[in-house]
Amino acid sequence: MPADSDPAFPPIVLTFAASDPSGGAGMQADILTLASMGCHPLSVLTAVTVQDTLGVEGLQALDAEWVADQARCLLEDMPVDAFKIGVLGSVENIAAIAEIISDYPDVPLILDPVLASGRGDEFSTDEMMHALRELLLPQTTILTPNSMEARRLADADEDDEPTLGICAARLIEAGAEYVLVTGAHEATPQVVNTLYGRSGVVRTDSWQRLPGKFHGSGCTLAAAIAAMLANGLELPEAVREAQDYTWHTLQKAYRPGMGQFLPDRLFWAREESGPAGENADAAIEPDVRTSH
Ligand code: PXL
Repeated sequence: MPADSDPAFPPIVLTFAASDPSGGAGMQADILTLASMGCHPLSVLTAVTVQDTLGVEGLQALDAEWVADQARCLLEDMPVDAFKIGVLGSVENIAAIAEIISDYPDVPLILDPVLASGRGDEFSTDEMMHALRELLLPQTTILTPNSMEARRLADADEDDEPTLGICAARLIEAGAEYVLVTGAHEATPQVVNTLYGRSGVVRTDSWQRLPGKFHGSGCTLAAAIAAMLANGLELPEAVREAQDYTWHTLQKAYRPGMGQFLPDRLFWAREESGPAGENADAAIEPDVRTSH
């Protein structure tokens, strides 16, 4: 918990996200993750979607004035320890959110640039990507693209195939303080996630690759980073803890429908001995990660 926050209530994270009625990704993933990690979630809805575990059938952005009003109303009432941003819905929403968070320069901002779902459903037009780069990146504490998003955001094309390190450097040059590039889509035996800062690689963590296709893993990771920062951890430590938590949610993922597996954000509550039980630590395998 940040040193100056009131111990009478949990750290507060405000998330701007779109509804995923399946409960796998989006706002619902954020709320589950934040609550599971001991935070109080404030939720500003940017859009609604129609989707199930197989795919997205529709997206309707909310009016930007409604997005701004939801946030302003909450921010006048409660202190916020971190902001998290996911699907934004429209250029107008990006502009409205950028203006609001500019009034809170000391609150960390975790930006998950969801350009498309893991299943390929597009969430972002070129204009939205441009607005995100211009208006939100300069205010971002940590950007959490997967490798494909990092290449798109860094304007990589077929003639120009920069390494992920160069893409991250471009995104830091554009204003993000840190960039965590996740590697689930890369052809490596393990999943390698790399955190970059202004002076290069800050940490690299490799994770055992789990079988199956997951829906909502990126939202879970970014929300977990927000929760850990709101709890007062230093950024590299918050990133490590959030990866550890996310890996376990994926290891315990379930498949309630006909499509993808959903991360179990409450895996610890379903362990036999419960979260505070005698065997709670023993249930977490020690050597799933290697860090450098
Ligand atoms: O996983 C990214 C994501 C974020 N937000 C919403 C989504 C998805 C993926 O489908 O539906 C609303």
